[in-house]
Amino acid sequence: MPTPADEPHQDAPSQAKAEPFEGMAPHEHLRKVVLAAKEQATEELREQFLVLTHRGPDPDALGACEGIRCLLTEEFGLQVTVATLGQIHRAENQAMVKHLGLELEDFEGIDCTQYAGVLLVDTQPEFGHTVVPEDCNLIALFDHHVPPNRPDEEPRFVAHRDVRLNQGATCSVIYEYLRESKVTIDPKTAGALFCGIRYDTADLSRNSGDLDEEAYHATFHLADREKIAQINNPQLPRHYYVELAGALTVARQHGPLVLALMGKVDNPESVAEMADFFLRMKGCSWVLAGAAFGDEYILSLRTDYAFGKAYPLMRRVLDGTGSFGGHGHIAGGRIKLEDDKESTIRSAERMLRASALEVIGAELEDGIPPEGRLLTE
Ligand SMILES: [Mn+2]
Repeated sequence: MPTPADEPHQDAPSQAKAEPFEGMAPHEHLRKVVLAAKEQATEELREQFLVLTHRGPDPDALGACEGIRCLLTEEFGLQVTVATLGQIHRAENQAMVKHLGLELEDFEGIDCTQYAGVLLVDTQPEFGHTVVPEDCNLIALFDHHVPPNRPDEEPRFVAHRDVRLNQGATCSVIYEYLRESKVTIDPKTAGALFCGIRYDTADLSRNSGDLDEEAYHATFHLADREKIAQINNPQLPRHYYVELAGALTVARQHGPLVLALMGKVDNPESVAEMADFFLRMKGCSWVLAGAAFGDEYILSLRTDYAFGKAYPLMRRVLDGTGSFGGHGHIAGGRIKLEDDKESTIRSAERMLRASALEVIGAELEDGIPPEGRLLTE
């Protein structure tokens, strides 16, 4: 699965429109579905609801979880558990959990059958980075990613499926539910939603529409500014600097492309961080950063507006291997490695380098050596 930072979206067309829900407004239909789940549950489980998202949740996923928690608690008086799977690596995301005091249970310790209903945010059960056990009562999902294209597989039935491809952030969708239900958004929920919208739309600079814009301003207004500032500027772990030094040593520039294939890393999030970092370099229009973590090779691709779309570029670079996703000018991918030996990693990097250079071949100016230039030269 793409890293959460690089999840599969689609570029935003200008309008945001909800799925039709039997002629009801989305919040009304959700109410019907939640109340039905409550009704059907045993006395003991009636108030218990669970919120899930994709593995290694990013701010949009975490914010959407908090938004749903707020909605279910305030609107329906339910007991809500948010459970996450996989580590939260990125310093900003850890800071969000810490400073907002988000209460997250470990999914591994959760029995999904002990809930009247399960709600899924910022993903769909069909995605590889998402685990929703068959025996749980999945009643609703809220997402903005293009559903995986598997023509021979029926998507799982979900009574309330709200997928808005033209929405910048899932948090904006959840904000709409809160607004329509006239729920008072507390500062903690507002802060979490704001972080999600800010992250997925790069402060409304990409993939965003009217609802994102409204939700961004409204949630910022209600959030604790001091906490937002702390989240935005988190302390960085020592290994961040180690990996930064490593990335600077191996990065090569090939005309408009910077390739930073870093070998093994301790923190898989540093791949996306380095991609962002290099894209800021003058003259750089796209970056492919990658590193091995465990038995996977993780990739992050960034482009600027002049260069085009990240998703098709990533598809061409991977050329049929691995899994990938992307939206706008960000894409992520993963390749399964046979083992984590140096030689295996090196050969994956050779393949990726050749493939990336072939993809941008036409863009290369004369006079650039094929091996590129080290940034430290
Ligand atoms: Mn998202």
